[in-house]
Amino acid sequence: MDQSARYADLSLKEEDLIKGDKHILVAYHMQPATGYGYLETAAHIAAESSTGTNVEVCTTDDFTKGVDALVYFIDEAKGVMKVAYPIDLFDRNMIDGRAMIVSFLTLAIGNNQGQGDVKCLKMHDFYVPWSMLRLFDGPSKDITDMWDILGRPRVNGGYIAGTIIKPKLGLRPEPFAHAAYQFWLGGDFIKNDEPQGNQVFCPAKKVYPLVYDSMKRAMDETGQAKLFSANITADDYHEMCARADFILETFGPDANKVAFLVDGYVGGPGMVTTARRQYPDQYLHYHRAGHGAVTSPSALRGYTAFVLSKMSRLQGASGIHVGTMGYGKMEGAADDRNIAYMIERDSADGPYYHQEWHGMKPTTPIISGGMNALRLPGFFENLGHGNVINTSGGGSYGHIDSPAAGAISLRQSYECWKAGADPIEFAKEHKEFARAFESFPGDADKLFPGWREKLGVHK
Ligand code: CAP
Ligand code: MG
Repeated sequence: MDQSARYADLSLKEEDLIKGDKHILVAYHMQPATGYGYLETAAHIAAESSTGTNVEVCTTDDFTKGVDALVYFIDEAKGVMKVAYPIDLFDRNMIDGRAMIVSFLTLAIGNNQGQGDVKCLKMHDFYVPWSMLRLFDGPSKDITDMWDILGRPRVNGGYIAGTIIKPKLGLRPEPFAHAAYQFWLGGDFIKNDEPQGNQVFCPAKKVYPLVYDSMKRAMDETGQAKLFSANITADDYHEMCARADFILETFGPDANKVAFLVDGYVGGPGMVTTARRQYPDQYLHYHRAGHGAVTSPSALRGYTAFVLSKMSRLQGASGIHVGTMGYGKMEGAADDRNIAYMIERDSADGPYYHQEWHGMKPTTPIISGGMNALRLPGFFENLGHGNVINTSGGGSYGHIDSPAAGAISLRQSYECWKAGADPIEFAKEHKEFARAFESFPGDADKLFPGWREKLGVHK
């Protein structure tokens, strides 16, 4: 059934919808399945995503029609459609009237994902009006709090050198805590790798006290504050809180140096919001393992990494992984910069919509995945700044001298870029950075041809 007479109005103007402040706007890339018209399919998507189904139902009344989602733009040649969702469609909390991302997802990327008349349907951008934006929690802690703890200025506090405990799994408590200690002698921030939790060979109750001991010793030895992002991911809310409470109790007077990591994509919005609301004093670290299933450029449905990241700021993530923009090991491209800009700025352009955040706190871009000191200068150059948390697991524990040397090489790499120095010349004066060339010779050959001769390395 063609429902375009009800669920499409191509005379609506985007600027009026934005001025009206009563609609969430969503841009999709859509291709209908063979045999279905473009507008007809688009209208069916708007119906299934709001008040309708595939046929008319006799219970619909005039009020119902007032909250229909409407297709207001299509470009069949480019395969782009845009839908205006009245904000009243979205479920609000009973306890405080606030908004929830799960409801946004249920409608805007819900049943429409399985429609038989759709070949591809992927969300590429969305716009949130102020009337709705103010109903989301947003972050309670952000990178300025991390800088503050590290004794840096709250504005432009710079690069946070981090790592992930590697190997990913298989360390018992003592070697785990020792790995943390070794990195902290040179770096700022350590996170649990996303599957690390309460394995039988490394029970949380045994390992966290040892990690705290490592932190204290590293702080004593270096005279600097150190940060640890602890994974509290679990299926059960009570289990999450049990982990979080145990960790806070363990770190006691240094609990401000603990962030909570949640596997927010596999765990879902409920898990992210549980952490955000139960522990507003901790930095909330959103790890997005699994997101590639829907965000990969090769996926025909789902949503993009840009959309995932933008949602995470509304949910209140203090930081989220945004990939490495083509400089690391995961999928990504140089223009993924706009992901970082959208979550860290107060006013930013997405692929289809400009968004004003009206002072909502920023979400830190966390740069991770196959990074090391050699890959960072290009990354910073592409992004245009270094106010990020970077976690380099292999880039630290793969340094031939030590994890501390790996950490120092990361910081030196940032300093090299900041000074606008030539990396080879900089390496001549900075030992740990120079040794990164020998640690990652494959990258060195690719990024800095002729480095062996220039640095006098003949092995
Ligand atoms: C990186 C990492 C992170 C990825 C996730 C890993 O380790 O710990 O989970 O960065 O990807 O397990 O692969 P390395 P993303 O530093 O050793 O590569 O940040 O893109 O979400
Ligand atoms: Mg990991």
